[in-house]
Amino acid sequence: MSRELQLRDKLPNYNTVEDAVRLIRESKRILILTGAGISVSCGIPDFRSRNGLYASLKLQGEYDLDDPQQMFDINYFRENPAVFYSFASRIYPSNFVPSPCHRFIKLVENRNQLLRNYTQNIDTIETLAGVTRVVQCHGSFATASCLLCRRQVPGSDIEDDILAQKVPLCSVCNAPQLAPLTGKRKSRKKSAKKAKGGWDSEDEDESDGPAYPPGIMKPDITFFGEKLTDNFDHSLAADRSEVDLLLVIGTSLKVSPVADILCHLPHSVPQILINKTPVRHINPDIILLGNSDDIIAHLCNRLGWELPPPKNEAAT
Ligand code: CNA
Repeated sequence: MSRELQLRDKLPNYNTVEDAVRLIRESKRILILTGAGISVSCGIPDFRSRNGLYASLKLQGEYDLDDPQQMFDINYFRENPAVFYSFASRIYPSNFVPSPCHRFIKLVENRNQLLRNYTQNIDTIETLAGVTRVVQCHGSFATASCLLCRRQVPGSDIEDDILAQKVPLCSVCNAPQLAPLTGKRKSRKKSAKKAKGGWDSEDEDESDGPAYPPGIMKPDITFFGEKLTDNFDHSLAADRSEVDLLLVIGTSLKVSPVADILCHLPHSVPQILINKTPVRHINPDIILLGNSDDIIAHLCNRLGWELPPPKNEAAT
């Protein structure tokens, strides 16, 4: 196994798997920063891998996007919600089982060594694994809000529409006594027509794109162009003076401000990166390259730690 772990050292003090094991064993306030890579083995593709979501969106050519990132762009969503909703069921949290990485985070928490898990993932599998000290930096499908009146509802309220690939509408903004259709949007007709929004084929105006009813619901996941919640800033402000080890797992660290967490921590805090591919713009103390589930299993083995079972009984 150790041959699979390629190591590169920055500081002479920390450069071996043994150092990683010692740091994890001895640290009391570990900050674990995670990304889509830890959920790939659960069946959810990441964004930027060769066979990730961006590549498949490009390959399939199913959506008329200039750039696959537009699928998660708030301005594009405002113009073309039907495109996102024709796709959202593919990433909607369903019967996923936590990976060894999720279970490791829970184990660190059980051992009272977890300061916080900052996850960029929107799949809520950390919660399913029972992790409570988690900040979902990019939100989740757990709630949804109306773009117009900002009313927030449980995510389950729009689940049926997501699974039926329809655009969910706010029941307040679209109450019968309210105005007829407004909120006409210019749109890429090809995308909107391909998307299976529940109302668009009827209401489409060929000259000006589909007329969207007011009050489109959007899951509270952070799109490109949207700000993160205050919870992220507050947690980070408190944690930066507490943390004694940073563990980064399964992320390309391409998305700010989460990627900037590394710059905000004191330089004395050791950093370990576990990732399938190198992340060239950072310089952590220890780099463990490979499948994160395998690496975590190896580390646990060396630590003499046993991972909790895949399903958290309390969460089921
Ligand atoms: P990314 O940019 O797609 O990077 C993922 C990283 O994980 C890459 O560097 C891969 O090499 C690495 N990776 C892939 N598989 C493995 C593996 N088995 N073991 C170890 N490493 C692996 O995704 P990021 O998380 O860095 O980008 C942040 C985006 C991704 C956030 O806005 C998320 O909402 C978004 N996202 C989330 C999910 C999810 O919730 N599961 C899925 C896809 C995208």
